[in-house]
Parts: sequence; structure tokens; C-alpha cells
Amino acid sequence: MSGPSRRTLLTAAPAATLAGAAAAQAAAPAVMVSTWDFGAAANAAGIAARANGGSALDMVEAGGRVAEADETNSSVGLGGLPDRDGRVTLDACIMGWNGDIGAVCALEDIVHAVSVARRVMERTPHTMLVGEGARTFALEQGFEPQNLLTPRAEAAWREWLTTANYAPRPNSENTDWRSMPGGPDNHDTIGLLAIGADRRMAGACTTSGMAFKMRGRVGDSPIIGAGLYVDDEVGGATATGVGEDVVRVAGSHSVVEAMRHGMDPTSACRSVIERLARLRGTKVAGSQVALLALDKQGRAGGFALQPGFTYAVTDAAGQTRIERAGALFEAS
Ligand code: SD4
Repeated sequence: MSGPSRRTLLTAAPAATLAGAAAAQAAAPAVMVSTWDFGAAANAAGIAARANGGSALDMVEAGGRVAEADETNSSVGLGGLPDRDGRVTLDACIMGWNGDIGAVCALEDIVHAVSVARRVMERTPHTMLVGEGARTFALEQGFEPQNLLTPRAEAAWREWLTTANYAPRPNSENTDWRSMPGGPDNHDTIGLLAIGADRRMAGACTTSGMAFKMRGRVGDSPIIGAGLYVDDEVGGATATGVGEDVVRVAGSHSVVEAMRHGMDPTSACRSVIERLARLRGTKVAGSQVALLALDKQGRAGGFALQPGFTYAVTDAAGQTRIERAGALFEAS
């Protein structure tokens, strides 16, 4: 299924090319990166925001909103796969260049979780709201409630109930994208990193979390340091995959610290994936964890446990390419 979805993207963004690491080095500095193939559409929205004078925060929020509103994406916002009780619950966070952060966990009935996270950051004395409190805050802020469980997500959930086997499948973000219903996909996240025209950085991460998770489960995506981290002196990182494993190594913060100590983005992501594999051994042999980084110079890189992780890289002119990350368990 990745073929048709990639073709769709390439048609939508004629300048996009599938590029290897060498081509990436020669490319213009990136100003926006996002996880998975569907990151290309998000980056286009981010670049449009930048062109209209928007900040890096505006870029990542605009990009996140594209994925959240896309109901054919089984992974984020509307159309996201529900928890095992059949409820769609969203996690999101956002981080600015100066340490401003906001997050929501287990948010129900509100599609734009990334925007609610931004409101938490900008309009409350706190950094994170969860569950009913997050929903009440969103309604007070004027967000419209809506049913996020689409008929095809509900059909997938009902099919899952026939076995109720919880077994996250690597790379379902790409392989099942637009191919639902019925796929037992279990991942869902877009992580975004951007550099504004003023050179300031920001990041965001938004997800419906692991499909068919236990009610109340929160992964890495809304956790600053795990699913996202930005340090304007160094760069930013974001994560996708099995959140429980990302949290164990404070994935995104660890990548940023590795870059701070001189590693390029790909090496930094690789070092954290290797650390996770050393820590967990065979326990992560079948899981996917993928890390994506963008440094202050506009160098992008990613690395994953399993092959199949892709990400979208966009330069200031809006040229987008889809990169395929290296993986620790690359098939020999
Ligand atoms: C989570 N990290 O909730 C998320 C899931 C994910 O692509 O990344 N899916 O654990």
C-alpha cells in the first residue's frame, strides 16, 4: 500500500523526490520535518504559515492540524483508532524556542488537540491538562465538540474486538494509511519540527495513541522529553512508535543531548535507538521506535529500530522529499 500513498504524495508535491542520504546532504537546509509519508502534507501547511509571516510555532501547529483533520489517516485526530472501549482519545504537545510547553492527554471530542495544547501553553499557568479537565478547558476556549470515531475506525475496532489481540505492528502509519478499514494498525502519530524565518525553532506532536490501548493509557507523544523536545541552541527531536519504549530512554531529549555533544541528527537518533536496544534486548525485537531530528543548521536525520520509517523534509522554498530512515534491525 505504500506505493499508492507515495504516488499520491508525489503528485500533490511535484518537487518531492525520494532521496538517499547523499542527496540529503547536498540538499538545501530543511526548515520543517515531519514523521511518515503523511508529513509531506503537514509540511506544506507549515511552509504556507511561514510564508504568511507565521512563527515556527504556527508552522508546527498548522502541520499538526492537517493530520488531525484528515479522517483517512487512521492515526491522528479525526478517524484515529479508538481505545479498547471504543473511545478516541488524543494526546498532543507543543514546545517553543524559549521553553514554553503545553500538552493534553486523553482528550475526547476535540479534533485539534495540538491547538488545545498550544492554548494550555499560552493561556493557563500549567503545562499539561488531562482527560475531562482538558476537554472542559477546550470547550471553554471555544473548540467545537465532535464525534471523532468515524464509521471505518469503528468497524476496525469491532473487528479487533473479535480477537482483542494487542500486538502493535511496525510502520502501520504508512502501510495502512488510507487503506482502512479493518487493518489491525496500532500506531498513530505525527511529530513535527520547524525553523521559523526568524531562525527560532519549535516542535509539536499529536496522536490518537496506540490503537486499542487500555482506557487511560498515555504514551510518549504528549510527554515533553519523550515524544518531543526542542532546544533552540541545538535543535529538536520527535518520536513515533511504541510510546512505552520511547519514554524509557526519554527519547527526544536524549537525541537533543546527543546533538548538543556534537552528533549530527542521524547519528544522534541512532545512538538513542542503540541505547534502547541495549536496555531492552529481545523485548524490543519486534517493536518499532523511530526518532526524527532537525538541528539548528537545518540538517535532518532519523533512525529506527525496524526498517520502514519514513519522514518528510521540506526546505524554505517548499521543496519536499520523503526520506527512508536507517534501522537497527535492517533486513540482511
Ligand atoms: C504512542 N508514540 O501513543 C505513540 C504512537 C505512535 O505512530 O507513534 N504512532 O505510543
